[in-house]
Amino acid sequence: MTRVVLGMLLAAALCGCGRGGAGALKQEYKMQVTVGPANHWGLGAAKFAELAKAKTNGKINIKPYYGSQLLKGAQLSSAQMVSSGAIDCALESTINLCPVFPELNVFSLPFFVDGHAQLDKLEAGATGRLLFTLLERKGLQPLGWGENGFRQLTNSKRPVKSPDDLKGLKIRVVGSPIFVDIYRALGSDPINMNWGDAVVAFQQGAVDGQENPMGILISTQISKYHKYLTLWNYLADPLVLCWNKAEWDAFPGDIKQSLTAAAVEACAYEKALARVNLDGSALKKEGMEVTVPDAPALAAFKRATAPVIEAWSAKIGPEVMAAAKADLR
Ligand code: X2X
Repeated sequence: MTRVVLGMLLAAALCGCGRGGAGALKQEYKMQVTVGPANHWGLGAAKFAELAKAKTNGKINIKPYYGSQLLKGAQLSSAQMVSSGAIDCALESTINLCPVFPELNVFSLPFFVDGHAQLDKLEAGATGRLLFTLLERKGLQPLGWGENGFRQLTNSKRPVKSPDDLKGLKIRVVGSPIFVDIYRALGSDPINMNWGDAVVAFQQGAVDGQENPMGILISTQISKYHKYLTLWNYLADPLVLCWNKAEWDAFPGDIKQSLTAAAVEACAYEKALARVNLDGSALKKEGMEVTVPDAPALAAFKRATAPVIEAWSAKIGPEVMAAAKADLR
């Protein structure tokens, strides 16, 4: 090799102007979003992209890909794809991150987190810090907590007022195994399905019911397929805004600062959207019959699913369980 060529190579390496050179920003950063754009979650993703662009003076251009397009629908592969760098970032449900982070199942324990105040305590407390450290160790840089919401049950067959009413109902659940355990404990027939396939299954009546937070139920127009809604807030479903850690670490300080500020603002905006219209009146207007289980009914649901808490506490691990119990005290 001539000295001239060597010199050129060295210069290119030093200035980082070769393809993918250190410090080079991409034209587009790809963001995974499980659901469509027209709900709290989708709007939160769009808000982050908008704020990121504004706060970095156009340097960071994030494009949300809705409906798990980047995953070909396989929502449970999200953590793996972002930590490997195949996808730059995600606003992702803790449920979908569970295959890589079983500890996040702490939010999916049935009747464990009681309301927004408790959820905020977990996220802001030792539990949230511990979970974020676990994410960082496996290649995800967490930027903030968003919210899908407390999950509610709908079905086309009958009002669900007690565990007995759930017996034999075919319920679509997300492919995370704790959901299968919960619905088996309640005597129903859980069927794993990605969200993209689930909506078709509701339309075709291939399943009797499903469970999702209010904002998703409204935007999916669940009232077209299901007559009965049970407002039981049976488990929490936070979102995590996260970025591939290696890529994040390589960003200049000013970019990190701007993106962090964008994340804080976008998460607050998204969470606020997730916490309105929760009383079921919107769906009632569309003809759904709303059941709010009373205290004895809730106690019965809780008793029926207690073995799931027992079994899954071990998988979540003593450290996160102890932190959660302390935060909730
Ligand atoms: O698949 C679901 O039910 C959804 C959209 O709520 C999640 O991504 C966990």
